[in-house]
Amino acid sequence: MTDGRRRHVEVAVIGSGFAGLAAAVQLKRQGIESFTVYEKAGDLGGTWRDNTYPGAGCDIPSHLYSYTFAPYRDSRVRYPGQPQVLEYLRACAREHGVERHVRYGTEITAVRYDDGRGQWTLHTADGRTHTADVVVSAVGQLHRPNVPALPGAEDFEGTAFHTARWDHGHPLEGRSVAVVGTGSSAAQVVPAIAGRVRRLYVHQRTANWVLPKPDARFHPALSLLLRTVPAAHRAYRSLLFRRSEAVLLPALRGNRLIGGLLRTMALRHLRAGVPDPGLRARLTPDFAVGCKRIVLSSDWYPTLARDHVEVVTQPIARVTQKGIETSDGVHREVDTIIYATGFRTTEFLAPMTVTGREGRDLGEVWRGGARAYLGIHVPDFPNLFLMYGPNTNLGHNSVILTLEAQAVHIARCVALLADRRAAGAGAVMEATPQALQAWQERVDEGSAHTVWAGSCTSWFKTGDGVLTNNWPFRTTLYQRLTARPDPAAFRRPPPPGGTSAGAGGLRHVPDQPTRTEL
Ligand code: N01
Repeated sequence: MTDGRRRHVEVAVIGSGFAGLAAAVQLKRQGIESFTVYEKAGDLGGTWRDNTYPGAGCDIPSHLYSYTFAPYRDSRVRYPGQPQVLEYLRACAREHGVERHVRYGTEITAVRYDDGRGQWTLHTADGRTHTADVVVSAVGQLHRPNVPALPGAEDFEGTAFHTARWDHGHPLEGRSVAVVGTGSSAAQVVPAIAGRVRRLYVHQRTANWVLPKPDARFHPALSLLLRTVPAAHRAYRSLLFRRSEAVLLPALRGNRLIGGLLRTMALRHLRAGVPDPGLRARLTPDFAVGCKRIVLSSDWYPTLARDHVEVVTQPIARVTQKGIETSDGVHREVDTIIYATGFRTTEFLAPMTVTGREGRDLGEVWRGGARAYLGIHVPDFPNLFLMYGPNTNLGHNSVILTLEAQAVHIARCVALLADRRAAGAGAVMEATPQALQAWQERVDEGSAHTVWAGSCTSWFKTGDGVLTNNWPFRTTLYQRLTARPDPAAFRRPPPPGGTSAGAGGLRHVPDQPTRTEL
């Protein structure tokens, strides 16, 4: 708690992944205990609970892929596997007293703002309702599997599943398997299962840039130092952070020199892993490095070069009862299809329906692409706060940094609302359309100069090419802009029972922000 006060407003946090847990911890720090974390599953962890496929792990170093308030102490590994990330999240929830706030098995299907009462009603999948003054959506961007509607898929007589819905009851030993997709998930699962299967077909629609994953174990002395000396831990984390900002961000923002160096490194990595020039040609992307998320893997290429593995680049024509037929008429018989086809990332809060002031539907408002001031606030949706919302994903650094900045910002806003209510004033916070427009112009201008705007398709943009997911500037800028709510960006709270009017409604900005910058 920043100033020792107990504050009260009812808060509903939706989702218990990295974002939801960060929000819970920061709410508690602001003296707010009146919150519930609604979780549709029976366990916390979000995408790290869902993605249990063989080889699942994190390609951001663990010391950076962790909250500032809970330093990652297990220094034996540079890059944590999925079980380690999940255990880290569980430990955070335990140690920060969040678990008792989580209501498991409660899927929120709709949230609706009641203009008269100035409250949100949350509808659950089992027909119940809950009310809250504030809704924090922490549902993530990578939570809805994208399973392509391939012709004939429903007739397949074998077993098919998505990487995020792994069928652990289906042994792969000796099987003939097709993996569809060549993104980060495929690059982890394919090497992990290749040794178990009889035949492996990797269906590639687009080649990706791949860089080696520098996952050597720490020297025992360094590992001990990182575990036991907090200053060493901080310095190492800071080094990782600054390296990503200094090297990767300029490349993503179109710096030709650094982009060229990364390209050279990636081509060298490809040459080292794939001796066959024909296969190498098919694995060489035709777009700028970073346009799609760069894959980090040291065993992807050597696995693709194995004798029983075939990279199939002819487009999939249809799925048959016994396998997959490509557009050249070749049929490959398989008994297992694994969809490593990513997530429905640009729909953000869907399938939950969100109805704001005067019946406005968020899906309609976002028809041309999702937009939110700071990636957090949407005009006409009072007291709705988004985490990992539009344009807040990082292409070059640990997204935990932006999630934590959002959690601190939101908790400070909620504290402000509680203080206003305690003072008998209107407890409503809603960004102005002008604030959103100015924000979006700035973000779009930044995005236009990035490699993401190039010719590739990616999960960072809509089918129409609108870049809705990524943040195109320095991470520290986002941390600074979100550190404290700007009074000019918000509507004046309405008088009781009235409608909102004018900007500049926030008169009081509370105490110093919790430090999240490195
Ligand atoms: O998904 P993706 P992902 N027919 O969208 C292909 C995070 N992550 O699950 O490129 C054929 O990247 C699609 O082809 P194309 C990370 O942020 C993190 O792999 O669209 N193919 C592509 O090859 C990552 O970026 C870690 O032409 C089809 C693939 O499926 C994000 O999750 C680990 C198709 C999808 O790639 C998503 O990664 C794993 C179709 N109809 C994931 N539809 C960490 O280490 C799609 N594809 C932290």
